[in-house]
Amino acid sequence: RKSLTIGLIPADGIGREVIPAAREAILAVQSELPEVKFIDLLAGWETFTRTGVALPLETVQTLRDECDCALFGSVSSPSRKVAGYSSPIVALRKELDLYANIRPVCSVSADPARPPAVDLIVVRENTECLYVKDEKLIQTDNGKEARATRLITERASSRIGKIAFELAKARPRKLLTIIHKSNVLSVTDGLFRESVRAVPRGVNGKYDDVTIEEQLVDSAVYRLFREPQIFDVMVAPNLYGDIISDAAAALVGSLGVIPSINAGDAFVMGEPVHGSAPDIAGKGIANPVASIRSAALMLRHLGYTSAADKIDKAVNDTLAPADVLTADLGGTHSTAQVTDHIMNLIKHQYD
Ligand code: NAD
Ligand code: K
Ligand code: MN
Repeated sequence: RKSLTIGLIPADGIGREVIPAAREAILAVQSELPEVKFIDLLAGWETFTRTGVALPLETVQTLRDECDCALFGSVSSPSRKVAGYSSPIVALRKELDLYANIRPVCSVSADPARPPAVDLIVVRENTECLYVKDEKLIQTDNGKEARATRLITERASSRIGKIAFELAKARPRKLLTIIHKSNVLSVTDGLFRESVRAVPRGVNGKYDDVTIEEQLVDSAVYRLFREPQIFDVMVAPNLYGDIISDAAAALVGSLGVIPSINAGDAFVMGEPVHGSAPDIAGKGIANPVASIRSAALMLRHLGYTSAADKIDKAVNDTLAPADVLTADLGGTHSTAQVTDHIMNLIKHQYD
């Protein structure tokens, strides 16, 4: 690759405050990358209220035709149904077939000799489950009745399973936990579980060194809070994966530090796990770490390991001493101050 073109979609709320920090981080490691180009793109609730479209066609086309990868901030989706509005992030994941949502949750300790208390990856299926959003409301003799379709396919479950096995295989513990609720949802979750379990079959012992475990989703959350260290890689259908990763974020201090990538076979989009945080938006106090780490995760996925390492090291060297932190982590610093601190560390790391 001679150049690296990155689509930037900050979207709404704190997305607009933290995506610029991710952009800065990429620029700070430019010497490790081909020539970097950014393209600003629109999407989100604000875009919808202004133009009537939440995900402009131009955004999707530019991502497809001109970008090598992208960074997405967060959208503010209303809790009520609004005619014509549909969440652009859910749509983008589908449009670009970004079927794997990879969410590492790792605690940072001040003592590098001690292993982190929490070190896991949630691998969330990103295209189906209840997120197909096929919902119906009907009026019955006994009042309203709402129904939703939950789609689970063998194809999507095996491909997410394959990603999870690959990630587990590359980690020291090589443990994969399949999250489901097939004691109740034996057909849908049963198919998910079976499809993931079938991944190692017919690949010549490729995953023989991966230990496979299972947990029902409710007890998985319970055990996650009591003994997070038992988990390594967790693979889950869309909704469970969404919930488990937010829950796991609580174990390491804040949603504001958890990155993710939405990955497909042809494209990757970094995205902080958090939403648009209307309670703190506009105050300049959002934690930029989740977005900065998402940039690193995206670069790592594209093979730019040294660039990603530099960013991650600067983030860890900021979080571990805990001197320069935003309010969600108990600090008093602003988004800009934390960002500047991390950028300085990146620039001076190897001096
Ligand atoms: P949220 O993630 O926006 O916020 C949850 C809590 O965490 C809030 O108290 C918030 O202040 C805090 N928080 C989140 N990120 C932070 C950061 N970087 N720094 C400091 N604190 C942070 O979840 P929510 O409040 O349930 O949802 C708000 C909006 O975001 C909703 O409209 C929802 O639809 C949307 N949302 C979007 C995405 C996405 O873009 N993929 C994901 C989740 C929620
Ligand atoms: K987000
Ligand atoms: Mn979520």
